[in-house]
Amino acid sequence: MDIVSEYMCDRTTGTRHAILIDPADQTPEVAANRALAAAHAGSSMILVGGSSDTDTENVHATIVAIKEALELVSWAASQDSDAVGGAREIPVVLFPQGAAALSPAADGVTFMMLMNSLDQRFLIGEQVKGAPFVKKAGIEPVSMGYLICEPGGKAGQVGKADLIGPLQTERVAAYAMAAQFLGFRLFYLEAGSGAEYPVNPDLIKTARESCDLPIIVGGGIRDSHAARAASEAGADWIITGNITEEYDDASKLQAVLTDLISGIA
Ligand code: 1GP
Repeated sequence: MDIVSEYMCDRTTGTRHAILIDPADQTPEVAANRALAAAHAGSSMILVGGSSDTDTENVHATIVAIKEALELVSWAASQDSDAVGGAREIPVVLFPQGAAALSPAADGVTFMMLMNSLDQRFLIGEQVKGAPFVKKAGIEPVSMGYLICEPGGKAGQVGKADLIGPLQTERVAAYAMAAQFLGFRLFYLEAGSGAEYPVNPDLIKTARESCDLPIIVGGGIRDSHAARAASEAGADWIITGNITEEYDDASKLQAVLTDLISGIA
């Protein structure tokens, strides 16, 4: 059963929010507390990945800690009919930069092609390396076309991406069409983690008009205005990474994410 695919590709829910946790940036315990805060704020998924020098053991420990914490809250909420938040099943999905950053504990993995990379490694090399592990561990792969737009950040540099400029709507349209024709289930527009500015909403709108795939948007989204702009342009998922990792205090993080999610149309 394609449980994670069905969940991620459900376009009837309106725009949803997910956080991105980089295991290299915090201990598994801190990651679990941040995931809990996000769940209480109304996030719908936890992505784990993102670092260029990820340690597999750390990825695994982080996923196990997040899943345990979410399950506990989910169980507690199921015992209390008045409880709100955290009661839903929130998948923990790998968002790997390569074949080294995988864990059998994940609910799924975005199995992606960096479509505008100039390096064979990110077009098909890492995927071929990682496929046997994904198969053996029984992690559900969700195929995804991944496109890096300016400014692109570290992901753009490491991935050797031929970046999409903010006005290059025709290029985005063609990539979105190609992603659908290749059979991908998802299409991700990335500005790069910590980007000074997010993906131009015109690019999101063009992608929305050019394919039927759920569109994920991330990079440089730091407040409810940016979240709303992406959502109104047609994003199905909004991903925030950096902002999630800026707060050590869980209740403060929950408040910040609640405000950001409130902007989503
Ligand atoms: C990175 O798009 C995500 O893949 C998140 O970016 O860290 O800027 O929120 P930020």
